[in-house]
Amino acid sequence: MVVRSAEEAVRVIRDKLGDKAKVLSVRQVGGEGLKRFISSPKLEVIAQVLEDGGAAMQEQAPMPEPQRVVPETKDEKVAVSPKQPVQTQDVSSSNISDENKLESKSLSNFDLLAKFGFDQSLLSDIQSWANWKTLKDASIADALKEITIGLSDRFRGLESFPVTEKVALLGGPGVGKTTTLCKFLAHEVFMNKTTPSVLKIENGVPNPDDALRIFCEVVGVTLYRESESLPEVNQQCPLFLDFPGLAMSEIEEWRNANEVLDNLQVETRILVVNGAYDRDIISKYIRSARYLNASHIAITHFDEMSNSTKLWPIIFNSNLTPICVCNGQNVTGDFSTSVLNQFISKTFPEELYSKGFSTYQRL
Ligand SMILES: Nc1nc2c(ncn2[C@@H]2O[C@H](COP(=O)(O)OP(=O)(O)OP(=O)(O)O)[C@@H](O)[C@H]2O)c(=O)[nH]1
Ligand SMILES: [Mg+2]
Repeated sequence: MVVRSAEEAVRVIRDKLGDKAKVLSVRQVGGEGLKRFISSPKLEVIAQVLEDGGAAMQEQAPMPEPQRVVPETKDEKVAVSPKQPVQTQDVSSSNISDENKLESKSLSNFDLLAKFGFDQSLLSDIQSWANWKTLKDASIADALKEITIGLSDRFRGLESFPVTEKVALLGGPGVGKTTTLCKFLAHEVFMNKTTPSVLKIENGVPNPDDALRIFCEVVGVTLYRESESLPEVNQQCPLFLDFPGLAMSEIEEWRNANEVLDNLQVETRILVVNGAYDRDIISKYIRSARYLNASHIAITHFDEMSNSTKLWPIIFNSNLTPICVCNGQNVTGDFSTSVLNQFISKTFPEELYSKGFSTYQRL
């Protein structure tokens, strides 16, 4: 069903489907960013009717089970089959002439990966792996499999900070902090059925909130502007803090934010970065974020990235727990906490998988 507010969704679900209905997914219709809410907020709600025995009648394709937003650094399982679906990349066979394709047959695995747009810094890292000597002469299928396993193991080895009930979204101007916050809110309200609140911080920097205010109204969340008036915060009533953009080199701004976060006892401090930005810029933001003791990292604009290879070394060296990946402007969708799977699915271009697959066929 398509509704205009969370309240309407709850009413319609109760009237039409009864008390046993469970919300499976909520999607913003239109998908044109947060500002869309100012003109015409509409939500597409997919609900499931649970029968008495617990069996489910579902009209739509099966959806993933709702779950609390926690970083999945430890438990994710990643398929390493060469048949794994991957997104189409910029640097793909469409950019490579047939002549080059033929020529690439005689290239080493290293050259082949570089040719297909693999990030140089990640390639250098991989060359320092203990098994690189065997990898470099292995079939491309085996190389892809081993690289996938190597990256996944390293990812799972990252420190995993817990997510607490007070969560702040921080980062440079315009990187997608408020949009990411709204994605968390929608997840909390519809999937986890909690009652979150939002605190908007200005801290001397203007932080306009039209779109955020309207989104909060739509999902039935209270937006506070003063920390003095906040309600009690606990697991069932989490608090999300929306900060203005912090300038990359204005360390004082990051220090001030740290003070605000300390005073409000906020432990989960998510640095939001635009994944499509240049590697050096992202790294600078990560360095600045040390001044406010960031604990997690969220990647936005993943949809605009041709491949994710540059992000691996950045994440491995960041000391931050990857918490989510945002794949678009849709504030009630385009959001995933399966960061490892998202990274893997954008690591190898499809052509390399098919190349790997054809070497299997030859065996
Ligand atoms: N393509 C794409 N656009 C996004 C994504 N996340 C946010 N945006 C868009 O990026 C723009 C900025 O998003 P905001 O959430 O307002 O960014 P912000 O960091 O809160 O900005 P300031 O508060 O002004 O510092 C908006 O047009 C969003 O719709 C994403 O994952 N992909
Ligand atoms: Mg904002």
